[in-house]
Parts: sequence; structure tokens; C-alpha cells
Amino acid sequence: MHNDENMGFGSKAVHAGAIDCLGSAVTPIFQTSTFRFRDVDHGARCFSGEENGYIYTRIGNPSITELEEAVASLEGGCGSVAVSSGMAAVNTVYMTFLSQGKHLVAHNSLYGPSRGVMESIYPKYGVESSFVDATDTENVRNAIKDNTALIYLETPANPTMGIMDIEAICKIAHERNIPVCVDNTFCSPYLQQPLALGADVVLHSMTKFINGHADIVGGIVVAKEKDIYTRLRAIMVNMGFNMDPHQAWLTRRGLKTLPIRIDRAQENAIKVAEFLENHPKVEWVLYPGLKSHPQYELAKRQMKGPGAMITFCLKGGLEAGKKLMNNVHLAMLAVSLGGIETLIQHPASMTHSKLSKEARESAGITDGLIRFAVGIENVEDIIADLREALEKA
Ligand code: LCS
Repeated sequence: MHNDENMGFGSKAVHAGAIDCLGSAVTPIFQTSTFRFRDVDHGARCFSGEENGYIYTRIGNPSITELEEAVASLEGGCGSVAVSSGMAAVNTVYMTFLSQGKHLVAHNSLYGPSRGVMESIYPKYGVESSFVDATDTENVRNAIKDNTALIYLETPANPTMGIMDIEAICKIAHERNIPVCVDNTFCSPYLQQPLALGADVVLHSMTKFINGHADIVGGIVVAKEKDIYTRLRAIMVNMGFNMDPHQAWLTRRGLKTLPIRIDRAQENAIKVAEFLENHPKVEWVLYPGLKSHPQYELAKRQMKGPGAMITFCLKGGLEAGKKLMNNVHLAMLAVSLGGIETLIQHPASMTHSKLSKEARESAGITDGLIRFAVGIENVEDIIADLREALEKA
């Protein structure tokens, strides 16, 4: 199969990691839980690592390997570990770097459960955390303690669209030998490659742009160096966070069209953001492609494009926002993002509802904030839908 490290992004998205099986153009789904050994010695060599054979699907499976190789190649990592959900990816990272007595520094606005588990579950295991506004790099520097073992960023952040300076934060972290993880879900490797900016680990909810079709749940963690990759894989295998081969196959199929899906969704998002910013009922819009975004210049430097996620608030606040969300037709009132369909949701009562009101408000997740995930439909239809719903708001 054609698999060359020098290929362009679009060619890698189509071909990277492919496994030729009886001449198949597409890697088949290896729908099997276990693999036959030729003899006892072969089995022993597979278990000891002397030979690279497949053993059991929780440990590895060719359909999963294909996806892992493709995403590692697109992110520029040495290897990756596919898991059953984005939250499994987040927890693979937390469990790899954090243990009793260790401390995490993270951005204050993360996908709700990525912060929620740190506040509700990890304290039971003796892990401490500080959530700061990491869009100001100095806040990260000041939050570091002697026991800080991981810096965790999500940029752009869900749902506040805050953008963190990956390169500057990695420099500060590495002076103290602290690894940095970036949740790259909102960008995908097509728009941002955190490992090249200095990050040690990148993760994705593949439920979003990487698969892109709102029909699977999955996650992945990519490592820059072999040592971290080995530790991540041990957590995945022993915790049973593995992906299933059919889910991996669907995700690998979705990934093939990542660049053209994002190009189209982003082209639409730029027009939708401009429409919203000029609408008299809209109080503010946060979109990295608008000059009004507080980190507009950083976004231009760090990201290949502004992406397809928009956050906004109406002048009439929550009540007007509810009317808008109850009156859209093409845009679906649903959580998730990064698919080919346009979705709208209300973070304070949905994705971020489990956080305390205080945590939400100090992170900028106000009650009136609406999140809009732009799809690949005709942009005229997306805007007409919003215009009509705004009339009722
Ligand atoms: N990281 C980010 C940035 C996310 O947006 C999500 C899910 C996750 C991790 C977790 O991934 P999952 O386990 O769901 O695959 N974000 C969602 C959202 O904003 N709406 O619904 C899910």
C-alpha cells in the first residue's frame, strides 16, 4: 500500500496506515476478539514483545492499528493509542501522568467532564488540580507547584473559544520538566499540530471532526516520544479503554475526508460568524476568524484556519437564546460537534451543566452563551434558518 511519510496531509488522510489484505483497496474490518498462535513458542514471543504479533483485541487489532498509525502520522507523533471515547482519552492521559500527591494545572474552560472528573473523582485518589485562565500564559506559570505533573490545555476551548499559546506554555513547562497535553478536538490535526509547537501529548474526541459523521464515539491519544507512548498504551490495555474494530474502521473511513469536510465547514462558519456579528439581536460572537476575538492574532499564528465552532450570546440573554434554540429547524438542537450536520446547544444546561455555577461563570460559561457547530450544508440555508429563528427570539 502507498504509505510514504513525505505525502501531503490530504494523501495521508486517505492512505496512511492502510493494510493490504488479499489485495483489498480498503483495510477490512478485523471483527475478531482473539488471534491464533502458530505454536506455543510463537504465543510466548508475542507476549514477551520479541515478535510483533496480534494477541487479543483489547491489546491490539489491525483495524485499530490502521487508525492509530493514520492519526499519529497526521499529528506528527511517534505513535497513538485509540480508545473507546474522548473521555477515555482524557482519562488515559490523566492516569498516565497523575497519581497520589501530584498536581494538575489546566485551563478553566474545558469540555465539562474533562474538568468535572478532576473535581469529583480524582481527589479520591489524592490528585490535586488548579483551573486557571490559561489564555494568559502568566496564569499558568503562577499556578505551577513543586508537585505539578501535567499541564492540560484545550485550545480553542469548549465552549468559550479561548485560545492558549501552546508554544509559550510548553517552554515554561519544559523548564520544569512538566509534560503538556493539548486537547486538539476543536481543530483536528488539519488546523493545528500541537506536537510541532512543543506539546508532548495530543488527544482528540474522535467522535467529532476526525470521524465527522456523528455515528461513532471514540477517542485517541498521540505521543511525541516512545516512552510516553508505551505508558499510555499500558493504561489503555490494563484499564480496558480500547476501541472496538468496527468503530475504528468507521472512524478511519470518516478520517479520509477530513480536509475537505473542514474546508467546507470552515468556509460556512466564517460567513455564519459574520452574519451573527452584524445582527442587531446579537450581543457578542466569539470566533477565532473574527478580528473581535481577543486572541485573533494568536489564532492566526497557531492555527491554519479558524475552524467551524462559534459561540455567541443574544442581547435578550438566556430567554431570547432559548427561543432561538427552540425555533431552528435545519440546525439540530443536540450536543456534540465536528460532524457534517449543523448543531446548536446550550452549554450551561447541557454539556457544562455538571460544573458548579461558580466554576462556569468564572470560566466565562454564562447562562446566555450558545454554542453553534457549523456543518457542511449550504451556507445560505444555515443562515436563513438562523435569521428566521432570530426573528422569534
Ligand atoms: N474533549 C472535547 C474538547 C470535547 O468536546 C469532548 C466531547 C470530549 C473531549 C469527550 O469526548 P467524548 O467522550 O464525548 O467522545 N464534547 C462534547 C460536546 O461538546 N458535546 O457533546 C460531547
